Amino acid sequence: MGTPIGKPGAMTAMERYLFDVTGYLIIPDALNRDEVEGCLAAAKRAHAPYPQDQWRQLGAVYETEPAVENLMDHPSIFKKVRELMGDYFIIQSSWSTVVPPGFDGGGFHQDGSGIYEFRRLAERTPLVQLRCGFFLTDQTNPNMGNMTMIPGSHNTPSMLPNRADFKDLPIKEIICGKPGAALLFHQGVFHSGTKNEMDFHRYIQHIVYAPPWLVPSDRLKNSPEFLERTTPLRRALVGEWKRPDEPFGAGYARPPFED
Ligand SMILES: O=C(O)CCC(=O)C(=O)O
Ligand SMILES: [Fe+2]
Repeated sequence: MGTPIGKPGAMTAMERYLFDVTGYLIIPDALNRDEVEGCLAAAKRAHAPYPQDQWRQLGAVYETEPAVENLMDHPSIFKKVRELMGDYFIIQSSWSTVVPPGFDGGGFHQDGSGIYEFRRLAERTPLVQLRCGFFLTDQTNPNMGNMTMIPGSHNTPSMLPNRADFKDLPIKEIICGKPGAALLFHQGVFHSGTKNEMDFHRYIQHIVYAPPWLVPSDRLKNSPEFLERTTPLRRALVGEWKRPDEPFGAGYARPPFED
């Protein structure tokens, strides 16, 4: 089976089709080597105060780490995000995820709001969270803590009676990529993390784009210091833009995109 592969930059018609059918797109070389190094060092700093033998995800690392802040509107993926989300969206959350050596793998799931699953909204789950995972460590082979996806599973209301059976599906894809690859995916695609048999930790930085009416889930409020020093566009992306017609009526200024 083939892999839905894309290139950094604007969304091509082929990429759009691959994304719509499978629910994800892998973009090799979304980040260059310096960007990967910067983001990896940032992720290690963020996780350093915590036990090193645990799976963990930390939110809003971009507030304190400029290398991660640059991922919020990174040119390798940002035009594709706008193609899929339009102009009025926010970064609902961001997760710096670490998978320690010896981790056994997670369970298959869809992402989103566990207490009110997005699959309840329609039989074909709408795109509510567009997720982008930037690979910061090597995942070129299986058993490196890779993500695994069930292509097209966002497009059907069918469920296996036992979610554990997802792991035996012959159509699952184990996502392989070098550091710097990005995995753009629809929250409705069934996916999971897999085991890490390496002797090093696996790091992915996820950025989650969503409509502005979703409640941010990695922060209770935006850091005032971050808002002060970041760009107008990034302020808008964390939801700090004027709402002349509360709560979500007409009259909004677009976030200040360059084009
Ligand atoms: O392994 C990862 O980075 C992502 C795991 C995952 O699917 C999640 O946290 O929702
Ligand atoms: Fe997930």
